Amino acid sequence: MGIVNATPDSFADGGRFPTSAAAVEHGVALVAAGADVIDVGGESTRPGAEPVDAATESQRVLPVIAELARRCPHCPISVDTTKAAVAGAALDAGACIVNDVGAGGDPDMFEVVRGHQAAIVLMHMRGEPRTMQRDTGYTDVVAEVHAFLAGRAEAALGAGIPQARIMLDPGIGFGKDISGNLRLLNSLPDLAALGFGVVVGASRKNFIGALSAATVDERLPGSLATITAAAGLERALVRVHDVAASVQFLTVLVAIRAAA
Ligand code: PMM
Repeated sequence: MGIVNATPDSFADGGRFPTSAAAVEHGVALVAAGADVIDVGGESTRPGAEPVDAATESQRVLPVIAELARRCPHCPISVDTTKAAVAGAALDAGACIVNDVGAGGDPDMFEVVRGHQAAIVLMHMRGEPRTMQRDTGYTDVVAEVHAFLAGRAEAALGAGIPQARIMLDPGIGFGKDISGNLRLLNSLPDLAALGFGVVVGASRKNFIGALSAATVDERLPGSLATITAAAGLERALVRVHDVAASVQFLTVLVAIRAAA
Protein backbone atom coordinates (compact mmCIF):
# COMPACT_ATOMS: atom_id res chain seq x y z
CA MET A 1 0.00 0.00 0.00
CA GLY A 2 1.72 3.17 -1.22
CA ILE A 3 1.13 6.39 0.71
CA VAL A 4 -0.02 9.64 -0.91
CA ASN A 5 -0.42 12.31 1.77
CA ALA A 6 -2.26 15.32 0.34
CA THR A 7 -1.56 17.18 3.58
CA PRO A 8 0.65 20.13 4.48
CA ASP A 9 1.81 18.56 7.78
CA SER A 10 2.27 14.73 7.71
CA PHE A 11 5.47 13.83 9.54
CA ALA A 12 7.28 12.03 6.72
CA ASP A 13 6.08 13.72 3.54
CA GLY A 14 3.82 16.61 4.59
CA GLY A 15 3.81 19.47 2.10
CA ARG A 16 5.78 17.50 -0.46
CA PHE A 17 2.75 17.36 -2.77
CA PRO A 18 1.23 20.83 -2.39
CA THR A 19 -1.11 20.56 -5.39
CA SER A 20 -3.54 17.84 -6.41
CA ALA A 21 -1.57 17.40 -9.62
CA ALA A 22 1.66 16.71 -7.70
CA ALA A 23 -0.11 14.21 -5.43
CA VAL A 24 -1.60 12.45 -8.48
CA GLU A 25 1.80 12.21 -10.19
CA HIS A 26 3.24 10.73 -7.00
CA GLY A 27 0.41 8.17 -6.84
CA VAL A 28 0.91 7.20 -10.49
CA ALA A 29 4.64 6.75 -9.82
CA LEU A 30 3.90 4.50 -6.82
CA VAL A 31 1.64 2.30 -8.99
CA ALA A 32 4.42 2.08 -11.59
CA ALA A 33 6.80 1.10 -8.78
CA GLY A 34 4.59 -1.88 -7.89
CA ALA A 35 2.04 -0.69 -5.31
CA ASP A 36 -1.03 -2.95 -5.06
CA VAL A 37 -3.10 -0.23 -3.35
CA ILE A 38 -2.77 3.57 -3.16
CA ASP A 39 -3.76 5.21 0.14
CA VAL A 40 -4.77 8.87 -0.17
CA GLY A 41 -5.01 10.97 3.00
CA GLY A 42 -6.04 14.58 3.59
CA GLU A 43 -5.66 14.84 7.37
CA SER A 44 -2.34 14.34 9.12
CA THR A 45 -2.40 11.83 11.97
CA ARG A 46 1.16 12.43 13.14
CA PRO A 47 1.52 12.84 16.93
CA GLY A 48 0.33 16.33 17.91
CA ALA A 49 -1.49 17.04 14.62
CA GLU A 50 -4.52 19.34 14.71
CA PRO A 51 -7.77 17.99 13.21
CA VAL A 52 -9.19 19.42 9.96
CA ASP A 53 -12.86 19.75 8.98
CA ALA A 54 -14.59 17.48 6.48
CA ALA A 55 -14.81 20.16 3.78
CA THR A 56 -11.05 20.87 3.87
CA GLU A 57 -10.22 17.18 3.92
CA SER A 58 -12.57 16.46 1.01
CA GLN A 59 -11.10 19.33 -0.99
CA ARG A 60 -7.65 17.79 -0.56
CA VAL A 61 -8.46 14.15 -1.36
CA LEU A 62 -11.38 14.05 -3.81
CA PRO A 63 -9.64 15.51 -6.89
CA VAL A 64 -6.62 13.27 -6.25
CA ILE A 65 -8.76 10.13 -5.91
CA ALA A 66 -10.88 10.93 -8.98
CA GLU A 67 -7.83 11.52 -11.17
CA LEU A 68 -5.92 8.50 -9.82
CA ALA A 69 -8.98 6.31 -10.47
CA ARG A 70 -9.00 7.58 -14.06
CA ARG A 71 -5.24 7.18 -14.62
CA CYS A 72 -4.80 3.87 -12.75
CA PRO A 73 -8.11 2.03 -13.21
CA HIS A 74 -6.67 -1.32 -12.09
CA CYS A 75 -5.17 -0.13 -8.82
CA PRO A 76 -7.52 -0.09 -5.81
CA ILE A 77 -7.54 3.26 -4.02
CA SER A 78 -8.10 3.67 -0.30
CA VAL A 79 -9.02 6.88 1.47
CA ASP A 80 -7.31 7.52 4.80
CA THR A 81 -10.09 9.17 6.80
CA THR A 82 -12.03 8.88 10.06
CA LYS A 83 -15.04 10.82 8.74
CA ALA A 84 -18.00 8.99 7.18
CA ALA A 85 -18.86 12.03 5.03
CA VAL A 86 -15.36 12.14 3.51
CA ALA A 87 -15.36 8.35 3.11
CA GLY A 88 -18.68 8.38 1.26
CA ALA A 89 -17.57 11.13 -1.13
CA ALA A 90 -14.23 9.37 -1.72
CA LEU A 91 -15.98 6.05 -2.48
CA ASP A 92 -18.20 7.92 -4.95
CA ALA A 93 -15.08 9.46 -6.51
CA GLY A 94 -13.42 6.08 -7.15
CA ALA A 95 -11.95 4.71 -3.91
CA CYS A 96 -13.00 1.22 -2.79
CA ILE A 97 -11.31 0.96 0.64
CA VAL A 98 -11.71 3.17 3.70
CA ASN A 99 -8.56 3.27 5.82
CA ASP A 100 -10.06 4.37 9.13
CA VAL A 101 -7.53 5.08 11.89
CA GLY A 102 -10.57 5.74 14.10
CA ALA A 103 -11.79 2.12 13.64
CA GLY A 104 -15.37 3.03 12.75
CA GLY A 105 -15.76 5.59 15.55
CA ASP A 106 -17.92 7.82 13.33
CA PRO A 107 -21.43 6.38 13.88
CA ASP A 108 -22.19 6.51 10.14
CA MET A 109 -18.94 4.91 8.94
CA PHE A 110 -19.96 1.24 8.80
CA GLU A 111 -23.21 2.07 6.96
CA VAL A 112 -21.33 4.13 4.36
CA VAL A 113 -18.84 1.28 3.81
CA ARG A 114 -21.57 -1.38 3.67
CA GLY A 115 -23.72 0.70 1.30
CA HIS A 116 -20.80 1.12 -1.14
CA GLN A 117 -19.77 -2.55 -0.84
CA ALA A 118 -16.35 -1.23 0.11
CA ALA A 119 -13.62 -2.63 2.35
CA ILE A 120 -12.50 -1.09 5.63
CA VAL A 121 -9.24 -1.00 7.58
CA LEU A 122 -9.86 -0.77 11.33
CA MET A 123 -6.85 0.62 13.20
CA HIS A 124 -6.13 0.83 16.92
CA MET A 125 -5.32 4.25 18.32
CA ARG A 126 -5.39 5.46 21.90
CA GLY A 127 -7.09 8.85 22.16
CA GLU A 128 -6.54 11.14 19.20
CA PRO A 129 -3.44 12.28 17.26
CA ARG A 130 -3.22 15.53 19.26
CA THR A 131 -2.76 13.68 22.55
CA MET A 132 -2.04 10.01 21.80
CA GLN A 133 1.65 9.93 22.78
CA ARG A 134 0.94 11.28 26.31
CA ASP A 135 -0.18 7.89 27.62
CA THR A 136 1.57 4.86 26.12
CA GLY A 137 1.36 2.52 29.12
CA TYR A 138 -0.54 -0.78 28.86
CA THR A 139 -0.76 -3.79 31.17
CA ASP A 140 -0.47 -6.05 28.10
CA VAL A 141 -0.29 -4.03 24.89
CA VAL A 142 -0.79 -7.00 22.56
CA ALA A 143 -3.80 -8.39 24.43
CA GLU A 144 -5.42 -4.95 24.73
CA VAL A 145 -4.91 -3.94 21.10
CA HIS A 146 -6.04 -7.31 19.74
CA ALA A 147 -9.13 -7.36 21.98
CA PHE A 148 -10.05 -3.83 20.83
CA LEU A 149 -9.64 -4.78 17.16
CA ALA A 150 -11.63 -8.01 17.59
CA GLY A 151 -14.44 -5.95 19.12
CA ARG A 152 -14.44 -3.42 16.29
CA ALA A 153 -14.38 -6.24 13.71
CA GLU A 154 -17.43 -7.78 15.42
CA ALA A 155 -19.18 -4.40 15.23
CA ALA A 156 -18.35 -4.11 11.51
CA LEU A 157 -19.63 -7.63 10.86
CA GLY A 158 -22.78 -6.81 12.84
CA ALA A 159 -23.30 -3.76 10.62
CA GLY A 160 -23.30 -6.02 7.55
CA ILE A 161 -19.72 -5.66 6.25
CA PRO A 162 -18.48 -9.09 5.11
CA GLN A 163 -15.42 -10.60 6.83
CA ALA A 164 -13.44 -10.59 3.57
CA ARG A 165 -13.76 -6.79 3.44
CA ILE A 166 -12.46 -6.12 6.96
CA MET A 167 -8.75 -5.61 7.74
CA LEU A 168 -7.15 -4.96 11.14
CA ASP A 169 -4.17 -2.72 11.93
CA PRO A 170 -2.41 -2.51 15.33
CA GLY A 171 -1.65 1.19 14.78
CA ILE A 172 2.12 1.33 15.09
CA GLY A 173 3.07 4.66 16.75
CA PHE A 174 -0.50 5.58 17.68
CA GLY A 175 -0.30 5.80 21.48
CA LYS A 176 2.48 3.19 21.89
CA ASP A 177 6.04 3.35 23.14
CA ILE A 178 8.99 1.66 21.41
CA SER A 179 8.53 -1.62 23.24
CA GLY A 180 4.79 -1.63 22.46
CA ASN A 181 5.47 -1.08 18.77
CA LEU A 182 8.01 -3.90 18.68
CA ARG A 183 5.74 -6.32 20.53
CA LEU A 184 2.84 -5.51 18.21
CA LEU A 185 5.01 -6.10 15.14
CA ASN A 186 6.07 -9.47 16.56
CA SER A 187 2.48 -10.47 17.21
CA LEU A 188 1.12 -9.86 13.68
CA PRO A 189 0.62 -13.63 13.14
CA ASP A 190 -1.65 -13.70 16.23
CA LEU A 191 -3.60 -10.73 14.86
CA ALA A 192 -3.95 -12.50 11.50
CA ALA A 193 -5.24 -15.59 13.36
CA LEU A 194 -8.41 -13.60 14.21
CA GLY A 195 -9.42 -14.35 10.61
CA PHE A 196 -9.28 -10.90 9.04
CA GLY A 197 -6.77 -9.29 6.71
CA VAL A 198 -3.93 -7.41 8.38
CA VAL A 199 -2.54 -3.94 7.60
CA VAL A 200 0.59 -2.53 9.21
CA GLY A 201 2.21 0.87 8.82
CA ALA A 202 5.62 1.45 10.37
CA SER A 203 7.24 3.29 7.46
CA ARG A 204 9.62 6.07 8.63
CA LYS A 205 7.95 6.24 12.05
CA ASN A 206 9.53 7.80 15.13
CA PHE A 207 10.43 4.55 16.92
CA ILE A 208 12.79 3.75 14.00
CA GLY A 209 14.54 7.05 14.66
CA ALA A 210 14.61 6.34 18.39
CA LEU A 211 16.25 2.94 17.80
CA SER A 212 18.75 4.14 15.21
CA ALA A 213 19.14 7.92 15.54
CA ALA A 214 18.08 8.21 11.87
CA THR A 215 16.22 11.34 10.71
CA VAL A 216 12.88 10.86 8.93
CA ASP A 217 14.55 10.90 5.52
CA GLU A 218 17.13 8.28 6.60
CA ARG A 219 14.69 5.63 7.84
CA LEU A 220 14.32 3.41 4.76
CA PRO A 221 16.55 0.58 6.10
CA GLY A 222 14.67 0.51 9.41
CA SER A 223 11.35 0.70 7.55
CA LEU A 224 12.34 -2.34 5.47
CA ALA A 225 13.23 -4.23 8.65
CA THR A 226 9.66 -3.72 9.92
CA ILE A 227 8.24 -5.32 6.77
CA THR A 228 9.69 -8.69 7.75
CA ALA A 229 7.07 -8.79 10.50
CA ALA A 230 4.27 -8.99 7.92
CA ALA A 231 6.00 -10.99 5.18
CA GLY A 232 4.50 -14.44 4.78
CA LEU A 233 1.09 -13.59 6.20
CA GLU A 234 -1.63 -14.62 3.79
CA ARG A 235 -3.74 -11.46 3.69
CA ALA A 236 -1.47 -8.59 4.66
CA LEU A 237 -0.81 -5.09 3.39
CA VAL A 238 2.19 -3.01 4.40
CA ARG A 239 1.61 0.74 4.24
CA VAL A 240 4.85 2.32 2.99
CA HIS A 241 6.30 5.53 1.55
CA ASP A 242 9.10 3.80 -0.41
CA VAL A 243 7.23 1.41 -2.69
CA ALA A 244 9.98 0.37 -5.13
CA ALA A 245 12.43 -0.50 -2.33
CA SER A 246 9.74 -2.31 -0.34
CA VAL A 247 8.61 -4.39 -3.33
CA GLN A 248 12.21 -5.43 -4.08
CA PHE A 249 12.86 -6.22 -0.40
CA LEU A 250 9.70 -8.34 -0.11
CA THR A 251 10.31 -10.15 -3.40
CA VAL A 252 13.77 -11.29 -2.31
CA LEU A 253 12.68 -12.10 1.25
CA VAL A 254 9.78 -14.23 0.04
CA ALA A 255 12.07 -16.01 -2.46
CA ILE A 256 14.60 -16.81 0.29
CA ARG A 257 11.88 -18.18 2.57
CA ALA A 258 10.34 -20.19 -0.31
CA ALA A 259 13.72 -21.83 -0.95
CA ALA A 260 14.09 -22.98 2.66
N1 PMM B 1 -0.20 5.69 9.90
C1 PMM B 1 -0.39 6.95 9.50
C2 PMM B 1 -1.52 7.31 8.76
N2 PMM B 1 -2.43 6.39 8.42
N3 PMM B 1 -3.19 4.17 8.44
C3 PMM B 1 -3.04 2.89 8.83
N4 PMM B 1 -3.95 1.96 8.48
N5 PMM B 1 -1.96 2.49 9.56
C4 PMM B 1 -0.99 3.36 9.96
O1 PMM B 1 -0.05 2.94 10.64
C5 PMM B 1 -1.12 4.74 9.56
C6 PMM B 1 -2.27 5.10 8.80
C7 PMM B 1 0.63 7.99 9.87
O2 PMM B 1 1.70 7.98 9.00
P1 PMM B 1 1.88 9.02 7.76
O3 PMM B 1 1.80 10.41 8.39
O4 PMM B 1 3.20 8.71 7.19
O5 PMM B 1 0.78 8.81 6.78
